[in-house]
Amino acid sequence: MITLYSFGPAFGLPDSSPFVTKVEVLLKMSGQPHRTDTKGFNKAPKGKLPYIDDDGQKIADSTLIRWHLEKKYGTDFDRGLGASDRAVAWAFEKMVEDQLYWALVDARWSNDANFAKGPANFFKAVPAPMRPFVVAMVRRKVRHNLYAHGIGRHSPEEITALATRSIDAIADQLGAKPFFMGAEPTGVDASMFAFVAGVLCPNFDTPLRAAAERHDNLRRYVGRMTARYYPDLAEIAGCKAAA
Ligand SMILES: N[C@@H](CCC(=O)N[C@@H](CS)C(=O)NCC(=O)O)C(=O)O
Repeated sequence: MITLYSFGPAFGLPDSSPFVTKVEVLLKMSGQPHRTDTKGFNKAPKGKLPYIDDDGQKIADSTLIRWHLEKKYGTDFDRGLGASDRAVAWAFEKMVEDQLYWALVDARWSNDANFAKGPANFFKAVPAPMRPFVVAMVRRKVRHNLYAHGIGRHSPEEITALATRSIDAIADQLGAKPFFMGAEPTGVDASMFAFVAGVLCPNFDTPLRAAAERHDNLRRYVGRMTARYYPDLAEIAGCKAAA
């Protein structure tokens, strides 16, 4: 049995982390039995979630987990795609994970109102007298990460423009297709679903959400992925499950 170490559902999303959601969907796509455990962050091999424990073997990082599933179980998440489609899928996946993700982090952590409605809840277990100090320390670390990535050096307007370009590209590539690369889901759908749902999450008031809401196909896509991979849920990120 594979254990997926996760943060847990939050804000109407399967997990507060889009990377964890990506792996959960990949596990569902692979058909491998799995369970989730929200108590693994302190032992994370790379200091981040997700990671998995597969029969004693620990693999950290959503893409390395995907490659592990492909190698060990022979799952081809990109079944039916030719080399150029696989390349497009890889490029889009890395666009959301290495660019859009940071705009999402900025929107949730730098904006005080969004922080109060979202990440602030992660600190509820910290004893009240220490909480303000821990919160300030972690927010400082996140600001540092944003600066080190580079996105934190831009103005809010510039971040919005860069992220909007990615959101528009996702909507254009999806077009009228049911799934990101065609009629059936492939590996990239795990990432696209996780990140688009994260951007559309109604818990947060962000210009990224406004940009995504301009594309009807993105809402329908999240609903379609919800119906397929989370059949017990009526909606995710305010998008009603519908095939
Ligand atoms: N490249 C990693 C990224 C994972 C990642 O950034 N995880 C974040 C949550 S979304 C995390 O655990 N951050 C904790 C930290 O940086 O302290 C992957 O694909 O799994």
